[in-house]
Amino acid sequence: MEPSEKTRRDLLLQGGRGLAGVALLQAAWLVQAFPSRPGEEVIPWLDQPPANPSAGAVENLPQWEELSTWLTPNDKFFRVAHYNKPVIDPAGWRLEVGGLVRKPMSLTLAALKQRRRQEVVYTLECAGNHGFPWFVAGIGTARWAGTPLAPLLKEAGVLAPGIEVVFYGSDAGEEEVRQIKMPQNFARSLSLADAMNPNILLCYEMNGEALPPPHGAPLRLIAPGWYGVANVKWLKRIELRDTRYMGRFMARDYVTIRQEQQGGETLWTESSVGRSLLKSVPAKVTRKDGAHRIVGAAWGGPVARVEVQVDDGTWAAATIDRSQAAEFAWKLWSLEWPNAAPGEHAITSRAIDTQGKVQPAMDSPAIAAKRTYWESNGQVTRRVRIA
Ligand SMILES: Nc1nc2c(c(=O)[nH]1)N[C@H]1C(S)=C(S)[C@@H](COP(=O)(O)O)O[C@H]1N2
Ligand SMILES: [Mo]
Repeated sequence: MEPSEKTRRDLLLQGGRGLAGVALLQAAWLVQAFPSRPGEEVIPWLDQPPANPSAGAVENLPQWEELSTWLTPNDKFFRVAHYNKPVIDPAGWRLEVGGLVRKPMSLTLAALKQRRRQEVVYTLECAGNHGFPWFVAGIGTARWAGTPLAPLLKEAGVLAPGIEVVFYGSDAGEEEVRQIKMPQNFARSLSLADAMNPNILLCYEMNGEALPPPHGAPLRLIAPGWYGVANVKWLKRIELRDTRYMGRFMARDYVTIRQEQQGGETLWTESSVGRSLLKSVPAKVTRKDGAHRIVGAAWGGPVARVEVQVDDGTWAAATIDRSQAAEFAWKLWSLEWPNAAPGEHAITSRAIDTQGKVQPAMDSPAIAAKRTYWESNGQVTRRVRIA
């Protein structure tokens, strides 16, 4: 349970006065989160990313300096669309559940909304984030709401040979493999075991609003703990199959190629992008009354600690903001930076998980072995000038 949920429940127990408190508390989440102090000044990074040349596939990238809330407002949330961007009339839309199921289903949005509602605060990061100089803020955190997938699959009755759950979007393009041209919808799959995870949602709501069309309305998959690509938008069909799915976004794109050294031999590996990796970034440097503070975010696993290095100094422990906590959401952190010397500085952060695993340095073998840009979870260094 989130600590904030407990607070909310306590307030509810206090009756009418509590309800006013709930409204205040929810407003406070949006206003005060991502530690910021009244009257502080944000010092812009010197290494501003170049403009995004990706011609519409990635849109609406925010700047890290603007982030001032734990939950990313919908209009500040980045968007990725590899094909077209359908705007779907929910009235005629259905979610089909078919393939290896005892009872194929065709569900209206109203029918899905009548099912059990479940929420999750989840940080969604594109696996390509930090893969290009312009792509450094392809991440956001929202309170997603919908109905859990597992009970629906149970109701449809997965037949014994079914091992793979494929999620098809309504957007489509033409793909060519071995000179075979074929129209394809955007699609990704999960193994049946992964799809039955109770956290996975068929989502129709984002931060308390109807899911906006660019984010997949009327329905998208929300797969907490996975990279962005798993979260299929504009869902139209869920298909149970008896073989692994090998479509473009599972087996050709979003495939990480590594050149690993194994006992004196080079082993080339190709693996499909899957679960999020441990990561953190310095988001901004602020100044108030002459005192500096470094603020950032950490995610991609059970983050236990975050450390920050200024120039070649020793790693200092940042303070994690525990006032907003959710298993699949980023953690915000800050570090006071007293006596910041005038001039240019390099600021690096690293996250450490509950098992003691450390976010790798950019020049570590794990990152150096990677020959593709996806899953770029190396430590991020930003540059700032102190006046
Ligand atoms: N149907 C469909 N779903 C999709 C995509 C897409 O192109 N089509 N892009 C994926 C990728 S690569 C990412 S990173 C996330 C981005 O989600 P957002 O646009 O809501 O931020 O959506 C995923 N779901
Ligand atoms: Mo992505």
